Amino acid sequence: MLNDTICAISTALNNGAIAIVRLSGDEAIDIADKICDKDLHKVKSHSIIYAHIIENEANIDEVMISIFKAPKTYTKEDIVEINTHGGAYIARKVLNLCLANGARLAMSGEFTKRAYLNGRIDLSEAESINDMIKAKSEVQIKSAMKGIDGSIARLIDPLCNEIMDMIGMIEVNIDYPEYDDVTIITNEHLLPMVEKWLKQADEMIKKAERFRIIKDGIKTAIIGKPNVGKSSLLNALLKKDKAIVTDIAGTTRDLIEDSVELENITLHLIDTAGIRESEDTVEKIGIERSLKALKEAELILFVIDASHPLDDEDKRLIELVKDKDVIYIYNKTDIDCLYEGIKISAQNGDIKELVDHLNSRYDKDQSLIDEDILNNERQVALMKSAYNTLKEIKKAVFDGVELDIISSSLYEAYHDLSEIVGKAYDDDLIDHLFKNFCLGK
Ligand SMILES: Nc1nc2c(ncn2[C@@H]2O[C@H](COP(=O)(O)OP(=O)(O)O)[C@@H](O)[C@H]2O)c(=O)[nH]1
Ligand SMILES: [Mg+2]
Repeated sequence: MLNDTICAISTALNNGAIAIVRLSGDEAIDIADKICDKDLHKVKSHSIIYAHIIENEANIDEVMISIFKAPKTYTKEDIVEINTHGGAYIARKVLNLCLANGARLAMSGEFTKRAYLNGRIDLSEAESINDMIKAKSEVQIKSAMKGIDGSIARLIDPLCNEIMDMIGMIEVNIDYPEYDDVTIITNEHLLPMVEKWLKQADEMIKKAERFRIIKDGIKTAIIGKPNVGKSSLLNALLKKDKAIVTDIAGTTRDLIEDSVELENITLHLIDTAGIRESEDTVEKIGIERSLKALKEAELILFVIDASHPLDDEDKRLIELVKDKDVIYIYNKTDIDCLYEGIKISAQNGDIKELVDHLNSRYDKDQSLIDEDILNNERQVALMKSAYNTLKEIKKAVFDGVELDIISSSLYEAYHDLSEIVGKAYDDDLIDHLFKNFCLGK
């Protein structure tokens, strides 16, 4: 049942100045009324009142109670928020009183789920609320705020509407071929439209991927043969002695991970074991892990000893990364430098050329923050699915496939797009999404 009254502690469960116990549902006001010394039915909506919480005729807390009557509330239902003193114990006690008086404990994200199911927000806005709670950087906050403001609907609605219009026109063509004033849709009409939609979908996917890196950082592996200075580079980037550095080849055996926030980009760094042929059991495992890290990395910092000519080991590694996004870095330039390129001396902390290069590499993507962009993997996956369907449609149009078949494929693409904002949804997906929310949100 949707309208049973749910209840949860909406603030963090540790000692603070106040804690908030929140109720939402038809009986929210009745239940709160039963446990306090004021007549809450007389309180104006969207106002706050001073009261005491009463249990067995004893005062158990002095509180402020906010009353929000439906429909202008977070969930579009009646909401009561009880501001208790901030100890976890007293907040739990008030929560238990609400439960004893007819409320049910809310599941994770259930308030927001109701906001969505009651039509106050769309699914992408609900996701952004969760992103806002979990945000750890300025860019993440800005992006979440845009999402809460409906940026995803703004982004995809025009595309959805155009596709729906086209489906409508095709249907009219099929159902009423005798009407003179109906625009006749032919494959020649369709082709440029489908091409335009494909281009738009492609742009949205690419921008989302570029922006994800700006927003969440990039998985970066430091790769190179043993002793070129990979661990020294990690330490220089982190400005601390995280990895052990020695002149013994094969020092780093396990993967060492840490993140560094540069001006324009956050790197999630993995320092790896130098990749080479080795008989040492432990080193061999380390090298296997390095190869896996290399495969998963989105960016490779490839370190080369600038004071030596490239040998077969270097060349084999260069071959190994040829399909990746690689930045070649020449280290130990304090000794000698036989190459042109990004020169550093990791041991001396002299890595300015590399840091400048990284910042300028991601400089132009900073402006993406002001654009409406798909926000997460779920949204991008649906857009990719719509893109693939549109590609099939393009082929079908070329092949002269019947309009009614094309129309049903268009509907498939439309369905994927509308699922991005949750117009079309299935219950399991919705349950799954809201489970990741905090309790009380
Ligand atoms: N002269 C010089 N030596 C360096 C530099 N970077 C690292 N080294 C030395 O090279 C050796 C190997 O360094 P390390 O960072 O452990 O290399 P890794 O095996 O690639 O992780 C150590 O003795 C470092 O002190 C540098 O920029 N200049
Ligand atoms: Mg090392």
